[in-house]
Amino acid sequence: MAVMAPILHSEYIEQEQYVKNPHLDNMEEDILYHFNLSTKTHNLPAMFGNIKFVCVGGSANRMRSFAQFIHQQLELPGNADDIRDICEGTDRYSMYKVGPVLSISHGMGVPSISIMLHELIKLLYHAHCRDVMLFRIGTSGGIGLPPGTVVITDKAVDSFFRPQFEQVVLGKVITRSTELDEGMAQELLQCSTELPNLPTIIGNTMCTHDFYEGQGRLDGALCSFSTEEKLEYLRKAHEAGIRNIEMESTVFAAMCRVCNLKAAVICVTLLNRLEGDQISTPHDVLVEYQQRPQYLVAHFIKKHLALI
Ligand code: R2B
Ligand code: URA
Repeated sequence: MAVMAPILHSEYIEQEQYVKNPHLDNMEEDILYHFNLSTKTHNLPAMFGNIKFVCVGGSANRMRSFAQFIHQQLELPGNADDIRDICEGTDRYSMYKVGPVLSISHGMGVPSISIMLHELIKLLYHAHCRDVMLFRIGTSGGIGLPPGTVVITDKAVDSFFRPQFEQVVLGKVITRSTELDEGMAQELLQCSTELPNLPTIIGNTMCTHDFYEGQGRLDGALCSFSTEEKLEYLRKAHEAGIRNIEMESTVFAAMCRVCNLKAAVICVTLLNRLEGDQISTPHDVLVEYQQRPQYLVAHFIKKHLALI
C-alpha cells in the first residue's frame, strides 16, 4: 500500500505565510512605517484577516474610486462615500478596505511600489491572511494597439526584453523571475468577453525605470536618439511580444512570485506609441479608459465571490 508522505508543518507554513524573511520572527514589533500601521498599535488580524483580493494602482484618487466602485458592485451596506483612508496618518500611500477587498495606491515606479509591497506582504502575514490574490490595475503606453485596449500581462519584461527583475542587494545583483499566474490571466481574459466595450488582449508588458527616455520618448527634457532609432526599438519590442509599457510590473511580479502570492497585471493603453509620445486624448476619455481594468477586476472578484 502506498504511504503518503506526511505534510511537514514547516512546508505548510512555507506555502502560506507569504513573507520570506527569518529575521521577522525575532522582532517584538513591526512598524509598517509607510502605512502608519504597526503590530503593536493595531490589531492587524482583526483589521485585515478576511482580505482575499488586493488591488494596487499608481494614483491615490483612482484607488479610492476603485474602492467606492467595488463597494457598490458588492452591494455592501453603508455609504461608499464614507470609506476612509486607513493610511490617512501618512501621505505616502492610500489604503481602502471594502469587505474582502483591499485597494492601495503605490505611486510611480519600481522603488515606490517595491516599498509598498514589502509592507503589504508583511501586513498580509501579520494579519494571517490566506489565499490572497493580487492585481495591479494601471495605465500604460500601447505598442501597435488602439488606445483604450486593456492588456493582461503574460510576461513582465525589463528594458532588455528579459522576463526578470534585478535588485541590487549588498552590492550584488539578485535576479528574480517575473512569471505571473497564468490561470488568473486566462480567467481575466474570459471576464473581458463577458463585459461590453472592453477590448482586451494578453501580451507581454515592458517595465522601465523612466517615462521619457526610458520608454523611447522623443518629448522629454533629454533625448539622445533619433525618431528612427525610437521606432526600431519599439518594433523590436513588438516582435518580442511586448504590447504595452509601464513602470512597475517586473518588481510586482517578482515579489509576488517569491512570496507565493497569485498575481496579475492589467493595464489599459492610453496611446499607441508607434503613433506618438504625448498623451493628448481628452480628459474624459482617459478617465473612461482608466475604469476599464477596474471593471474587469470587479467582474473577476464578483465571480469568485459567487455574486454572478
Ligand atoms: C503608468 O503610468 C505611470 C506613468 O505615467 C506609471 O506609474 C505607470 O506604470
Ligand atoms: N504609463 C506609462 O508608463 N507609459 C505610457 O506611455 C503611458 C502611461
